[in-house]
Amino acid sequence: MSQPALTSNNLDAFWMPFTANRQFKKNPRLFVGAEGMFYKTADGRDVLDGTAGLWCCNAGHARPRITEAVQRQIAELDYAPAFQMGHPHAFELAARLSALMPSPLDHVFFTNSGSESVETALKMAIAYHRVRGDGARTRLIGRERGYHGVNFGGISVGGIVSNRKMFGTLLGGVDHLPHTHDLSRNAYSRGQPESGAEYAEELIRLVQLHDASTIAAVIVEPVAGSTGVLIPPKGYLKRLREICDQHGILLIFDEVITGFGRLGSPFAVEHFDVTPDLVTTAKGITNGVIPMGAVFCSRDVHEAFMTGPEHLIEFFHGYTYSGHPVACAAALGTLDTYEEEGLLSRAAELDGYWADALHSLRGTRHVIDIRNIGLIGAIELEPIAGEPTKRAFDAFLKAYEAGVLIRTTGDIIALSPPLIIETAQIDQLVDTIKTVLESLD
Ligand code: PXG
Repeated sequence: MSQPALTSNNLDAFWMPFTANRQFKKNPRLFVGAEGMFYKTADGRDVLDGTAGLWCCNAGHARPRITEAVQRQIAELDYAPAFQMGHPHAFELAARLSALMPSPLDHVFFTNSGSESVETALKMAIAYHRVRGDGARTRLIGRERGYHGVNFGGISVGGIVSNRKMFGTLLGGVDHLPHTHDLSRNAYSRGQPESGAEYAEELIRLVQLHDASTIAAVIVEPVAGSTGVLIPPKGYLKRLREICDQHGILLIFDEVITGFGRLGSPFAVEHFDVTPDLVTTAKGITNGVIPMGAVFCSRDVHEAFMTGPEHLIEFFHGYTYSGHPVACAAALGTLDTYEEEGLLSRAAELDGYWADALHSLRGTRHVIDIRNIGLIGAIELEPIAGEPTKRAFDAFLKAYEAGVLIRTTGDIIALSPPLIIETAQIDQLVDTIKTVLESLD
């Protein structure tokens, strides 16, 4: 296909998401191709993907099994109604996904994004209590610096000020745990920080304030990604689970980023050995190829809805494209790729090399912290006084010019390369970042 001519005129119509639109359109950064670990830019350069797209292309780019599965599916069955009808691949995919999750997380509800997975899980949690006759449990507890997508439920339980402050009163009946990021005690941790399990005790304070009988669910990212890779202190997630159990509160893990091998196991559930009641996923489920999300729920949650006359709908929720045939095909091709290439455990194999490479940046100009878990890394920079986020954004622009794609959030560089990365490419990533940081004001 020929490339459309790019004039400032035709860049104008597209209002880009989470982008500095005016800055971008003055000097656009456009990808026109991708294969394996690399993007191809419109001006013909190869750029090493240090971020798996947006944390989603876990198997790298242009993977043949996924491409072929999608092509085949479009020709065979392009769409089937999602309500009161089905197609075989949705059932096959749900069964294969639930086999990746420990019991009792053995039911799957399909969505089209992480944001929709979050809304679905929050609604499932509130409705679960109601169908069991405990309808006063409507309160939702999120966490400061949490990211749960951009829909109203997600920004309400989320903890990012700029994602919340413009949008009115949000959902009522929400409260927040404190975040666990504490550089005064945990700077330069490799893996999980030693200190901070006691932040989980704040949930007891919220239970005392609101009374457990009003609380439906707690939602947290096992590792907070978007706000700069906040890794849970040792013991923290287990303690949250215990407190939820003591008070009949559902625990939701938002695994949109941690799912599908990012931590060296299929899900963070296995990595941290903590089993929540609901798990939200998206991104890596289709390797980013076709939009799709999924919510896993426990047998107990599912069974609670399966009562009453059998001709009645049990859960008044779903999307036109829930379990879309083409998305299911992409997901099945993705799972095949992950399995054939051992990608769901590859982050564990690379862990030592990855950690050593990242932590070799200690002492580099502007760096105030480095942290890592699985195939995730963060390099926190000293902000420029009076100009927060500018130094990291400059690093992003310079790294791109130097042939490496990184993500920045605030003054933090976040790294999450495809799980197929080779050690020489880890070196390229880290060496480029070092050169860029040394060159920045
Ligand atoms: N939950 C979590 C934990 C996420 O990380 C979402 C929900 C929403 O997913 P959708 O598919 O609706 O975007 C996310 C998305 C970044 C970055 O650079 C992170 C996300 C999206 C875009 C960029 O950190 N996370």
